[in-house]
Amino acid sequence: MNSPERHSSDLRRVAGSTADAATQVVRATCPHDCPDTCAMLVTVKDGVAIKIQGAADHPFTDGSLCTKVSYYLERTYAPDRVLHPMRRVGKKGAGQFERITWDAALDEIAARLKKIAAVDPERILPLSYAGTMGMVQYASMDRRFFHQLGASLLDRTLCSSAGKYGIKATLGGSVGMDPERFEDSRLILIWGANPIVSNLHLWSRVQRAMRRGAKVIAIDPYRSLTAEKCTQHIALLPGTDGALALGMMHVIINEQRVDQDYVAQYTLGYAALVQRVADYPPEKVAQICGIDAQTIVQLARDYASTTPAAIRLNYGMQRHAGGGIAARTISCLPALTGAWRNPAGGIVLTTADFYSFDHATLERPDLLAGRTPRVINHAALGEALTVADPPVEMVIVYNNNPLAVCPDAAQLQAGFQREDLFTVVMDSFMTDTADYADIVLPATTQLEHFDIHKSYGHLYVMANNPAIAPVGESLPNSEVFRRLAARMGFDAPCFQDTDEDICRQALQSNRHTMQGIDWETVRERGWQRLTLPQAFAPFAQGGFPTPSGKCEFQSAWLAQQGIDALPFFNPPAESVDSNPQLAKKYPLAFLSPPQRNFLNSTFANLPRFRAAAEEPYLDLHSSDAAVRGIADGDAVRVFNDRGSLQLRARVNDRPRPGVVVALSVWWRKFARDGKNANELTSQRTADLGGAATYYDCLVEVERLKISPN
Ligand SMILES: Nc1nc2c(c(=O)[nH]1)N[C@H]1C(S)=C(S)[C@@H](COP(=O)(O)OP(=O)(O)OC[C@H]3O[C@@H](n4cnc5c(=O)[nH]c(N)nc54)[C@H](O)[C@@H]3O)O[C@H]1N2
Ligand SMILES: Nc1nc2c(c(=O)[nH]1)N[C@H]1C(S)=C(S)[C@@H](COP(=O)(O)OP(=O)(O)OC[C@H]3O[C@@H](n4cnc5c(=O)[nH]c(N)nc54)[C@H](O)[C@@H]3O)O[C@H]1N2
Ligand SMILES: [Mo]
Repeated sequence: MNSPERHSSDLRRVAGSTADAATQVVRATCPHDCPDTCAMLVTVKDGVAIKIQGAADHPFTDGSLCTKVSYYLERTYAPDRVLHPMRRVGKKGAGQFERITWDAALDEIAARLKKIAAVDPERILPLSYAGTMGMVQYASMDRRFFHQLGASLLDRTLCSSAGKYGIKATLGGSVGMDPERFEDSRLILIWGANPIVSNLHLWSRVQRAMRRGAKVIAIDPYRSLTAEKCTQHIALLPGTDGALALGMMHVIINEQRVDQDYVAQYTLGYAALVQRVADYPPEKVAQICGIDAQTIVQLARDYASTTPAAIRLNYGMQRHAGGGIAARTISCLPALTGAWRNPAGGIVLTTADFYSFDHATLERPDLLAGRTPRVINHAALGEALTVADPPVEMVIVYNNNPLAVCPDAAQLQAGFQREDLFTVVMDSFMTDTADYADIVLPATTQLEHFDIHKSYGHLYVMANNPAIAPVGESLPNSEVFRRLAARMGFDAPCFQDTDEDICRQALQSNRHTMQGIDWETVRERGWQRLTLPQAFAPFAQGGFPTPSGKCEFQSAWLAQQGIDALPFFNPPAESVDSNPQLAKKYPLAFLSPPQRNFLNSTFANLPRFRAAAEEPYLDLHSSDAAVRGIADGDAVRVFNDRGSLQLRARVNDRPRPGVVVALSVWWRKFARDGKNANELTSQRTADLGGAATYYDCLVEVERLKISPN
């Protein structure tokens, strides 16, 4: 199927599709923050993109795109795109702007930067996240610029850092089974993941496995679109996954279902683990997780007795105070049972560390030249913008919509409202954040610039060729920072690199997985697989990238950080069990995971997707609705000490009792009360990686007496 010969002849056909001289098919890559990182074909006629489709020759994309990206042309050609630079003329937040030239905009920005940097460059803060994940537009020229400047460093913790460091403690890095192999698994645990919404191309593999008789079990407090399609759904209490894994290990060890040979050869700390899990018998774990002891016993037996057994761990389960240790604990399971022996067994959270891009050359941290600027945590941005000392006086926002996506909106808004904060926003749309900008700069979309991507959900290097000229006066992020560098007098040669130079630099690597991959080839073909076998079991013979080379049940790295070296249950910060005082006022756990029509807050302004999403809802269990006198369709107020927002109730028993769910991330300005879920979420960070804890959040809900419409 995927032999190199078949591959290249296919591509020649695509590249040579010149039946109509004015029509061209361009190889592109979906830029979004999603594990699938799809290969796309963009058809261009007379300089206009007229069609977009998934590349049929890419093994993971397999010819299909998700609903959102199938309509990416509507995003690129949206009538409300920002087409030229603008300066604010109204009050912050009012969204009133006047058109200015690029020169005027960049001169003003450079003058501000120079003035602030002369006092203290740490008063300047880059604010970027993962609006695009390509190296050129996400993490290269921009990072060089801020390193040279000596600006505050941003710790990008909104999404994945708890799980990333949890997995690192046990497995040694962001590695795991090849997601393509899920189709051969016999038992699949979909753990804190919702692939039908957030990882569609993995779901097609899971479906193939199911058709061949595999059992698929969702572990999720919410009956998501995925959970309802699984063979079994275990609806545990939020933030209790670590306890569930400890209970499973207790059963596996007690019932002698351990792969003793694998454990002896390829793991560290088994004897200590045996002692530890003795503290977590199924009855106790059942209490913690709010499920039956028998469910835990059966899950452990199914897991240990089915080969191959795969775990799709994903980010939903780690957005909690104990999320890092929970991910670490769960990732002990496949070594205990020897599931790693099979290519279709093991666990995967992210595949990012199979790649080896040259980030030092891309980002040039050496330009700091010995300076050690303060680090600001993205998950506590509200605090940074209001109480940091010295104050943040200027932010440059790109690939990020912080006012919609960062936690604790009230404090964020207070920060962005400060008259003494100068805010630059680079985006293609007037987001909630752009409304607070002093200067807005128009950004290209993926059809308008070069890029090179890795994926965190497959094993291919991906190229993005520009399909069309920039729309309006928009510019790629890389070009904006290049022009700003020139104005600032930054004369290091790296500020002259072209976008394609950056793509080439990304691939400079001696690591075996990167052998034979070069920009010219990947640009032409659209993608190249990392140099790894088609069906491989990465840890069948150990070889974990941990300090010991083994799967570390016991982690000296955690101990050095003052954290228990063994797996343990680290409870949520806000739950009925862990904080009964708070739960008296706010008894319901509030989850705000992504919905299928939006990509975080991207696409949430486009009419097609807003219509599909209808309006911001709160899903409730009928028992929680009944005691509050709430009926399906009622307007409700959801609140805690941090804030409140209005939503439309859907009484549908999708959440387990005690849990309410508001699918997200809506733009505030399109909501009836100008608010979204992050009105309620906290800036508290998780046990590892300084990560945001969006789903660790207690609230109360009441029926709104006067229906707002
Ligand atoms: N359509 C769409 N796709 C997306 C995105 C999007 O916004 N829209 N976002 C992208 C991004 S940036 C990311 S990080 C991923 C996110 O996608 P996933 O990694 O799948 O994570 P979430 O959707 O946040 O949560 C997945 C499930 O975890 C459940 N969950 C919440 N708390 C817990 C818990 O304590 N334990 C367990 N077991 N489950 C819990 C939620 O109810 C949810 O159904 O998706 C990517 N793909
Ligand atoms: N309540 C709640 N909040 C959440 C989450 C949740 O589940 N619930 N999920 C969290 C997660 S997992 C994540 S990853 C974050 C995501 O947070 P963000 O990374 O901020 O994601 P988006 O909201 O999609 O905003 C990205 C912005 O980048 C812009 N953009 C895209 N490409 C480019 C480009 O090339 N140049 C420039 N200049 N701009 C570009 C888009 O137009 C968009 O406005 O949100 C987090 N926030
Ligand atoms: Mo994310």
